[in-house]
Amino acid sequence: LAAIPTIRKLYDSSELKSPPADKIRHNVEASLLDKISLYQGDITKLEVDAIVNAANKSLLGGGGVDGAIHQAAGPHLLEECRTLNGCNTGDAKITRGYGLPSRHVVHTVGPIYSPLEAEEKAQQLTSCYRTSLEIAVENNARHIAFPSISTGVYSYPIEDATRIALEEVRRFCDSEIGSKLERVIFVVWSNKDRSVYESLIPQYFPPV
Ligand code: AR6
Repeated sequence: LAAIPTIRKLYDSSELKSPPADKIRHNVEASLLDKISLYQGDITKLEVDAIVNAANKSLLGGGGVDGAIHQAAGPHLLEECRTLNGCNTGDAKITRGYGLPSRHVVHTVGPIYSPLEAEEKAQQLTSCYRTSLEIAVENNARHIAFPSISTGVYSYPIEDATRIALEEVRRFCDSEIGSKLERVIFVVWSNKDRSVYESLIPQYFPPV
């Protein structure tokens, strides 16, 4: 990627609160109306309209990013989640953010990967991104941050999952309802995942 603005510029130029400097390790901003960002670090630190949680069907918490979000949001998040009656794989439900800097949490349930059912899993993961984007925009979110859904405990191969994420976000950005969205932030935790996103983002969001 040629001209890569720093995350400082990204955060200064938007309404996002700048995360602590030690949390900022890397950022890539590709083109397409400045809509896409890559952020490496803790999603619970982002002050955006909505962060997405890679939850399980119970919506009652777990490990990974789900555990981190519940930990940071505090017990009121779990209280609201208890009223939602769970969530199907590929679907999404929205709550308030409580103790998080983010206004909303979109809880989506990714597929548990199995190579024998790769096509079905891909459709379910696609659906996670689509329904999360839809429900966020229905709730007037203009900024949304996604973790890499299903690629941790649920063991979806990172490269396949990243292609699905980028393809579906691109499709949404190109749609009429997608024009209401100002920024989609892909949040990665590991260096490996960061380099996968860095190499694939330009294929789906070519620099101008
Ligand atoms: N910020 C951003 N990304 C994170 C964070 C964080 N604080 N913590 C972990 N990740 P996972 P899944 C990354 O396992 O595969 C839970 O128990 C992590 O490195 O959280 O969809 C749920 O309750 C990985 O890249 O979600 C479910 O039972 C990505 O987030 C199950 O895990 C997703 O990993 C869901 O599994």
